[in-house]
Amino acid sequence: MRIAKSCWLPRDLMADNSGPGQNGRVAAGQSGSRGFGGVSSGVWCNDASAGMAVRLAGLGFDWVCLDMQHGRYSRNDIIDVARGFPSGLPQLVVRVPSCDFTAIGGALDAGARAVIVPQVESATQARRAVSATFYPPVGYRSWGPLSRIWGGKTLTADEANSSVTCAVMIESAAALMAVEEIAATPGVGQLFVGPYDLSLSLGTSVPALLDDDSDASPLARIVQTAAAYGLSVGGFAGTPEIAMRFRERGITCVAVATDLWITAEGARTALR
Ligand code: 3PY
Ligand code: MG
Repeated sequence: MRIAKSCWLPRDLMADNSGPGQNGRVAAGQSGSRGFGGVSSGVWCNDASAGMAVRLAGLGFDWVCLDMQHGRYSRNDIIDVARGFPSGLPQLVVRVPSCDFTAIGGALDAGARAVIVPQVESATQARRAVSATFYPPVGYRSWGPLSRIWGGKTLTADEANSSVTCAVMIESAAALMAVEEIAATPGVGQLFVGPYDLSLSLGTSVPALLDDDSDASPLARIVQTAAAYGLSVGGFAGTPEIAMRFRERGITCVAVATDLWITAEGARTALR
């Protein structure tokens, strides 16, 4: 894919990124580190309890994701979590409700180090996600970090642009068809698999998706494309069993449990 040189992209992103291995440079340096990206284990929070999310942040996960799409988190809830969130690792991640400028900027303003953007199905949508994630000259994120309100560190625009990750979800047949052009979009840092929507869209099931170990399988296609463009590849597992299957398929940045699963497992253990 060739980006028009007259558009909003800065000089270092104006190069022809049509070849593999040249992309994701905005998030370069993140892959391989703990935190969101590389080989990492995150926890996915649906229940908008700030206390629970902050408690989970202290239990050894590499990242904590607050789900605004299917969870109960509002913008205020995200801010409440961010206020109590430890600095450094783990990283705060937000799955925004849609590919929306305000939602993406709001999550980052609160202090999220990565956004996961659902249902991205084209390069156009991937560009929209990237441009909402990064300050000029990369994108058109608006200045308004909130962490200074509670005495937190405020990243400069350059620091934010070089440390924030834009992950786009591949979770439909259309996204799978367009996965190359999505991965080739400068600024996309990670392909993130949504196995439930992906299997619904493909007319299959999550177990069948995980069992397919052919080179042409949907998961292999996503993993190979991410590797070809130098991106990390993540996914929502929700349970350690599915997380293990994901890792066998090469998906490394994994939401290994949810807050609700952890609560239920804790109750089961207590009542044994
Ligand atoms: C999916 O599996 O579709 C997801 O979005 C996980 O939350
Ligand atoms: Mg989904």
